[in-house]
Amino acid sequence: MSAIELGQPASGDTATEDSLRAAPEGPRTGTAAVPTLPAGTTLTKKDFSSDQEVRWCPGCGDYAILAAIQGFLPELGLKRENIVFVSGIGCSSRFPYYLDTYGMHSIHGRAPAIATGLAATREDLSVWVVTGDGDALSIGGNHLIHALRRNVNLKILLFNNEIYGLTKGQYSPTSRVGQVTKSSPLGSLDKPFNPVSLALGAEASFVARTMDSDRAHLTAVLRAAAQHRGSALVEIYQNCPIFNDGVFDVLKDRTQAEARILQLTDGEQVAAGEQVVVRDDQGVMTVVPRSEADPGRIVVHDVSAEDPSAAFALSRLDSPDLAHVPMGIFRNVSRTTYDDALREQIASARTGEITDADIDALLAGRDTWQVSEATRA
Ligand SMILES: Cc1ncc(C[n+]2csc(CCOP(=O)(O)OP(=O)(O)O)c2C)c(N)n1
Ligand code: SF4
Ligand SMILES: [Mg+2]
Repeated sequence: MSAIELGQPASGDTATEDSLRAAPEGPRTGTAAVPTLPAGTTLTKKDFSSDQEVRWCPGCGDYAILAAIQGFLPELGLKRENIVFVSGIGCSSRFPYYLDTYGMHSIHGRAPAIATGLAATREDLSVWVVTGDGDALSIGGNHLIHALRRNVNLKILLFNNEIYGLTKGQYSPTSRVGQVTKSSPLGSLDKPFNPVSLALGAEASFVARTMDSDRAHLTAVLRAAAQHRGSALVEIYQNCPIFNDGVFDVLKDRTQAEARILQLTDGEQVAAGEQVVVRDDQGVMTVVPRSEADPGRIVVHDVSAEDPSAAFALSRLDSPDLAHVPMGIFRNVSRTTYDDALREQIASARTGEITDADIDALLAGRDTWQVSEATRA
């Protein structure tokens, strides 16, 4: 795959949001407040590898993702003690054990909530979430969409293997219709979530898709996500050779991939081999042979478009048989983050408008109750 071009994020702030912005001079990067290593000091992949025995099955796609992340983290130039990986529950969620950073193997589906607390209170941390399709989209669906909606400065890596791996192969919210698993012996009836569409629907400011086996592409997406200030949702197609082997094979086979992967490169036409994406007057996008396309209707990707409609339309080009799959960064726009706004609000509350006496009055005020034995009965 070709390298990913990053667009300049557009500003989506209203006047009110502008007043809450912590850095009025312009968009800041995702790691702007995170301490960097002393000049002349660099870390290596080895520095980010822990001494824990890796317990994934042989051939699991998680190994490739781990290697890519361990290889990428040194380039951030941050102190290891200022990097945190929070996970939920699942095979993918074992990730924090294997990285030599701070980390928490937390509660099923709740990693975004825990990470939100960290990001809100510790601007000096680079906060990452690792989650699976089950963890993020079943039990954790609620937490995921609210983290994205709030635009908390978190990088959420969603390992999508379209199956519950850890619990030995039940269908998940991304399993395909008709998929036979241990919990759907006659075929899954559920229409799967498209994680990219879901994230865009939740107004995520950064949304991307990449693949475990394409290290260069994965690293480029991680780089852009780390730079982004706000929530970043990165869907990573990941092979589970034990319970759902080969579901993305057609995208990994070079002879087939070129005609199937719609490359998303900012400022360039969206195309896969000899096919291009065109948009009609209603904004609906379709894939057609280049020879049949009206040149004026060929879609040129605009990663920083304020309106998410085009990114959403691109996400709808996914086909269940993987005939067409857009890959890369769908959206990268700048808007006020929840954590920056919260810090600003707390700082302004401390300027004297609200005093300790006000807090005391609130605590001792009339809106409190005493529960007596008589009331309990
Ligand atoms: C409250 C609760 N419900 C259910 C489970 C069982 N459980 C553990 S991991 C998991 C799903 C994991 O799937 P996914 O997030 O896709 O991760 P993978 O193992 O595929 O990486 C489930 C249902 C649990 N541990 N706790
Ligand atoms: S069950 Fe699947 S996802 Fe889990 S470690 Fe094994 S190969 Fe990986
Ligand atoms: Mg899974």
